[in-house]
Amino acid sequence: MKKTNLSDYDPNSVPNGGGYKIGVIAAEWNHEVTDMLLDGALETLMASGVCKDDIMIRRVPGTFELPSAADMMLSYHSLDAVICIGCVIQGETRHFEFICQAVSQGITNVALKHGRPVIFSVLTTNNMGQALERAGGRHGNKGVEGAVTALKMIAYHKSL
Ligand code: DLZ
Repeated sequence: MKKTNLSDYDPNSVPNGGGYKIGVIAAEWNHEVTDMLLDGALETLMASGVCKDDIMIRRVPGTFELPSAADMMLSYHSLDAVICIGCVIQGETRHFEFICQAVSQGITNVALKHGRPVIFSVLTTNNMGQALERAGGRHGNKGVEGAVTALKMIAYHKSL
């Protein structure tokens, strides 16, 4: 099967985000990666018509904090979606497994609780090189993909 770089999206296939209100939460851990994912997400949202003032940006210490931060954000603010950005890199201990398990299940739970798209823009890689390849390198930018996914899921929600 042909492998595609999902960051190479057709702008005409992405819903116009004018009027959409979107939260973006980025983890501080591995910030050299999450900063680039955040940039990719913000550029994509604004290129798709989302107004800068309609984007709420927040940072949290680590990827583990993303689900609770998204839950708080959706509880206190009227938002159409939240994009969660993080980067977990395999280390010598079992932290990796616990964080990845908690964040993936946690984000799912928050999305279902609030009935809003909560997007998983979290890299889970073996090393920093693999992460950088997915944060603007040869495998695209997972933040861009998260923004496109958020726009499509908001449009889906509004179509119902
Ligand atoms: C503790 C920890 C470790 C070992 N590795 C990462 C990581 O690779 N990426 C990441 O985003 N966060 C990591 N953390 C921090 C946890 O996400 C969390 O912030 C702390 O365990 C405090 O709850």
